[in-house]
Amino acid sequence: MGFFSRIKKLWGADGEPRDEAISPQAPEQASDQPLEQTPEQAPTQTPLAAPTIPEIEEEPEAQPPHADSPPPAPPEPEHEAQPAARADAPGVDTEARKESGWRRLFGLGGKTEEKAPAAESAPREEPRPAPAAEMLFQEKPVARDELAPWQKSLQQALGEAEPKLSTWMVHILDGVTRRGDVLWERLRFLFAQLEVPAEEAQDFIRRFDKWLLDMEYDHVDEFRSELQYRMALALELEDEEDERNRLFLKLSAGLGKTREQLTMRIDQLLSMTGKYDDAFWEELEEILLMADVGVNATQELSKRLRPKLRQAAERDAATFKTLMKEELASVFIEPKTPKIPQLPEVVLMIGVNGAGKTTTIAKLAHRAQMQGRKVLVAAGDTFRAAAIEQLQVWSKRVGAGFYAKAHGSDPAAVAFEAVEYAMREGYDLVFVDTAGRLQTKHNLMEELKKINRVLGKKLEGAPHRTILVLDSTTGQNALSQVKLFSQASPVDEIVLTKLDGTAKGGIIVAIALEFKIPISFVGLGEKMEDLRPFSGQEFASALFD
Ligand SMILES: Nc1nc2c(ncn2[C@@H]2O[C@H](COP(=O)(O)OP(=O)(O)OP(=O)(O)O)[C@@H](O)[C@H]2O)c(=O)[nH]1
Ligand SMILES: [Mg+2]
Repeated sequence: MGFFSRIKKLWGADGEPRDEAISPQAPEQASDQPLEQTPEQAPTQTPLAAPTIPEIEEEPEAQPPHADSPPPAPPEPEHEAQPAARADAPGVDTEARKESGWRRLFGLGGKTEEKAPAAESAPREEPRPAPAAEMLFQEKPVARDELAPWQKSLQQALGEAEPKLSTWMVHILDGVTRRGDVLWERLRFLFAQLEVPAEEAQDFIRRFDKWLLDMEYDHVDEFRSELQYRMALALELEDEEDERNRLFLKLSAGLGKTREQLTMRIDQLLSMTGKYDDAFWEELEEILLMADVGVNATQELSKRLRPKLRQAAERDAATFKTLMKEELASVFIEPKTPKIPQLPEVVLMIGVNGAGKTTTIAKLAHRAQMQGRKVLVAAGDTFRAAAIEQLQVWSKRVGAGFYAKAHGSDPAAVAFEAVEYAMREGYDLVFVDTAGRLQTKHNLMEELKKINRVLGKKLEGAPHRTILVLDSTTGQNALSQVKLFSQASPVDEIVLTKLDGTAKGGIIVAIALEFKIPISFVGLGEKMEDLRPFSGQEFASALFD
């Protein structure tokens, strides 16, 4: 049973609440103040004990952790011993995933009827004294006539609403114009009705509030989309058709220029030509090349298309486009799920300068945090001035832990110690940022090899995933980057950034066809929600439908 049918059942078909419905009361915070200082906002001066790096032949130089600017952050206490992982956490036992947080609550992923009282959640740190807002969830259930009028009408509206997150957002945000108490009350009420454990609900609201303050978003139009993204992740609704449609629109908009370059020209060609002769294929190849599909991939695509077209019952433009779409979709392979014998999962981000590594780490960390994983980011770019600070700012914004050493330290030592720290502090996921490096610089590529070796010595199988970040606006140079980076550090996945605003989106096809490396995400803008899981099917549809 999905989330929406579960909630309808919870409320009864007529929208009546069951006995256990809880009535939260108005919160007491002033709307222009952050709800509560989060641990990640707290001063991060606690120095780390310098971890030792034993038993490795090529030991990175052991340095004291970076104690002055910026200091390494202590772990976030409220995340201690959180559930290990969530739906898209690779390599982690699926049963464990089903058990985690809200997923278990709503019975998603198989355990349909099971209810999860908050007390059964994974053990957490000693509860802190709860401020008034947190206490709301601990009140006794009340009958429906004790609900405030707005609560009754929201409950009724949601009970009768079409089961779509976007429709729900309309009701949740009804009457909300800006960040503040009205919004928090409505979210608290919703979460209480969904029997979300109080701590998780409060954490969600606190993080969101902090985010709005950091980003200086105030009006609902500025944050509606981010709120929906967070709800979709936290409630595991990303696969709901409605949310998929939203992602698709985003992808489709991002690919606008590529579509102009590729699809519109193919349309013109199809309307001008009556037959698929040599001139047609020549022109088609030219169009593919112009959209950066690349020589090899272009030839491969046309080689695959020709016989299919010959066998097709119809030979009209629509049939051609259907076949083209099928061929395009079929060149992409799914990312593998790495085996992770022991947490944390370690992800190494590599790529040339400015490709989007650090921003992508922030976006991925944001996703993972929203999905209930405890994330550490490690500042392995010790080379570029301000790189450490840049990552630290992002880690604070997304609420992830942060590990750094001094500017100029050996990046392998940072990686090694960060993993050691993450193991000790119970993190689920570590992202290791690295300095941008040209694929042609031998010594820098040797440095990557060393980071790999050292990580493997610290934790079996680490790095579990190496993600190569490519800027799609670089066009064909991306192919050389894939080739040379793969030689230094086997690449498991590719994230293609800046697909928004480029006409060179065809490079995705070239990469997938030539290297058979999965493309896991695409960057469609600079905002956190602008990183989207990649689907070949959707890519082809976005171009040709
Ligand atoms: N439009 C757009 N901009 C992006 C995207 N991803 C990253 N950027 C921007 O690209 C610029 C470089 O991003 P970084 O994350 O700093 O790149 P990096 O690879 O870490 O760069 P170095 O640390 O210098 O190697 C920033 O201004 C980002 O906001 C994307 O998908 N779309
Ligand atoms: Mg960077």
